[in-house]
Amino acid sequence: MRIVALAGGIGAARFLRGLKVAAPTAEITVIGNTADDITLLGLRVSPDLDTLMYTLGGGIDDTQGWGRDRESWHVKEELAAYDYGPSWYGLGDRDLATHLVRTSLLDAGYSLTEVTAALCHRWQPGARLLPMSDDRIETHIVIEDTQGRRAVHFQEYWVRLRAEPAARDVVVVGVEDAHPAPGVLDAIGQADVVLLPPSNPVVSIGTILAVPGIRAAITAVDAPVVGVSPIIGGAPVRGMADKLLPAIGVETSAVGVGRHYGGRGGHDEQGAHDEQDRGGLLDGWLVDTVDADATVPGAIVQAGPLLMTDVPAAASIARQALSLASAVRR
Ligand code: FO1
Repeated sequence: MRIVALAGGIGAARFLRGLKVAAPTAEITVIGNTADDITLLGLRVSPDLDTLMYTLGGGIDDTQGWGRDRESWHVKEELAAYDYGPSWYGLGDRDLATHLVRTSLLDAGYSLTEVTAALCHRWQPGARLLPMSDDRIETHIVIEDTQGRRAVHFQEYWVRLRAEPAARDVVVVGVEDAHPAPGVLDAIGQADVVLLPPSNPVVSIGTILAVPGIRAAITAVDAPVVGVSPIIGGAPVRGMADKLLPAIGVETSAVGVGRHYGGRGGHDEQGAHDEQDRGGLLDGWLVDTVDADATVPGAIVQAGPLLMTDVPAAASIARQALSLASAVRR
């Protein structure tokens, strides 16, 4: 079975680790968000691609959900001694090797797709990891604080500012002129199942869908499209999606996010067949048991425990998503 998943960072990576357990023989293609990418100290950092690669490849710091396990911070300490560089972003010694390899291969003219494949050759994530695009795309958040209204890079908003200032808008710089990376549209077109894991709907899934051609490819697939709500009972399981959803006018709830992605049609709440295509993405929407009363016009909603406390729990959620996919197959 060919499974394609759109993925951001920590939540998606943990879900996909469970998916590998739930579907050990499936061919999994992960389309990773690259709009979090940032250049620091002259190095190109791709946080979501690295979180996916490390988590699926067994090198992640599982407590943090990002960065390497068994990490040391000597370079960071030395930079601090020079009072040099953005001390607010933790680049560990082991992690820096990944950024050095990526930056030198990019500088040599290789694409992000080729660089990601080269890095994954070491990590063997057990899934094909594709960047959403090889073009430069960066999410910036428009905030308003004592210094007035300004845009800051998503990583600065997320890590240095801890998402405290009110987010007024989300600007995905460069996405209008970007193209899907090689293989992305083919993978979607040939998928037997398309999954939207519990990633941030705005700056992870939303940015992937904003790459011209990707959303249209998903709405056109014959394969069932199933999403997993990142919001349980009105609060994000992890991360700070609740800080960004209001900026795009979406309610912080399983219903709000489900309706934001939209039902694709072909089913009404009772599952009866209705031909009206609603232009949305979802055939199925997996919500937590506390949100069991959620409805998404044009999609089948299924409730189950969604707290990904460990790998077995993530595998159980992945199984629920796959069984919902076979239930809603068009
Ligand atoms: N997140 C933090 O909260 N603090 C950090 O210092 C930090 C460093 C970092 C370094 C490499 C990397 O791949 C990720 C890192 N992250 C850090 C996580 C990252 O900001 C977020 O996980 C994603 O951008 C959100 O999806």
